[in-house]
Formats: sequence, C-alpha cells, structure tokens
Amino acid sequence: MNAGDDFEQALATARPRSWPRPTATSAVVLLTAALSAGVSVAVSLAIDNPPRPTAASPTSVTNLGAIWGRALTGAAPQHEPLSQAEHQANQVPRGAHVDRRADAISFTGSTATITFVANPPNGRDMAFRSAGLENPTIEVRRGTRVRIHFVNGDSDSAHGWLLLEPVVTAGNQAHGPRAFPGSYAPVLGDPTSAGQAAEWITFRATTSGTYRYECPVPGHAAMGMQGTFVVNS
Ligand SMILES: [Cu+2]
Repeated sequence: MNAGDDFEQALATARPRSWPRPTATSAVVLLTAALSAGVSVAVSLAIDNPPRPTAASPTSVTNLGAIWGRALTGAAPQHEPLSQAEHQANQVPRGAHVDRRADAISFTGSTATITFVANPPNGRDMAFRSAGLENPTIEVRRGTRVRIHFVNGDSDSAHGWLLLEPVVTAGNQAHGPRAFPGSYAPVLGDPTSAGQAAEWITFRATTSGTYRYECPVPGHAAMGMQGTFVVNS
C-alpha cells in the first residue's frame, strides 16, 4: 500500500454518509472510461468515485473542498511554511526552460522536478502555480522520470493533483484513467501550525501524448484547476 492508498482510505473514512450518490453522468463517464481503458481504470475509479453534487444540492460544489479540507487536516505526509511554499511556487525548476508568454515549462533532460502549489494567496484563485505561472503547460520527453512536489497553498480548501489520460470529455472536464502509475498526488487538507500540507510523487512518463492535469476535488477542474501535460516522443 502506498501513500496514495492511505490518503484515499482516509478520504473514504472521512466522507459523511449523507452525501449524494454519484450521478448518472459520472456513471456514464466511468463506464466509458472502463470500456476504453481496461485494468488501469480501476485506479481512476477510486479517484473519480467521490460523490458528485446533484442539481438538488448546488452548494455542494464549493462546500466539498472546504469539508475535505477540514477532514484531512493534519493527514499530509509533510508540512511546510506558507512563505516557503510561495517561494517555491515562483522558482524556475532546475534544467527547465520557462516560456512565460506561452505559459509553458519544458524539460529536455531525463528527470524533471516540478513544484505545483494549489491556490497560493498571491496567485490566481482556483489555479496551480509553478515557476510563477498559472496552470502552465508542462512538456517532457518520453521516458522522463517526473517528480512532483505538490503543496496545498490554500487556507480553507482541499486540493490534489492528478494526471489523466483524457479519453472522455464531459462539459469542460476531461475524464480518463490515470495517465501513468503514480501520477496522482492525493488530496491534501487545510494547513496546521506546522504549515501547508505537502507531498512528493514520482512517475515515469512512458508514453508520448497530450495529457491533462487537474485537481480531483469535484468542481475544481471546472473552476480552473487544470492544465496540459505533453510527453514528446
Ligand atoms: Cu482543488
């Protein structure tokens, strides 16, 4: 069992029983993904399974982040001071080329270490900040070992980072199986006296293509927490 499984279990345990069941829409999305993706979809099912708000409970979209944020407080593997997180959110990663006009960060080496800070106070709301950019497009070469340093820079909402293979688009959100084994930074909760919740994940970008990263908290990708991740051949 890896750290991600621990977090998904913690999330499942923390989930109030009265929340609405997944809607028919999410069932269709999951079924389509299952038909397209075989075994790996089981992983994304665990991510996509949190109940989605229904038309009868429109306030749930904004409340879920707050509820999960409180429920997961203190559960993160690491914490770091907000000032440190903000500093790292604006640092250019080692070996990276940053194109600010194109809002893109590219790597040509065999490793890429990227910090994403969700909703830092000085950034745009509902966005990931990296190298001083908002939701930048990331480009790596096929075979690159990618390390993601994910920090929840928010004060009152849960956030995560998930790299998906966009096999289905519903509304303005792409849904698919997790792009690569390990390409998921589990949802982190609110800060503690030790600082902002933080974690590291590592995966290998083994297949070229265009992928999507997003925050898996329901509603957050639609509100802007998403970007493009390109694996060049
Ligand atoms: Cu989020």
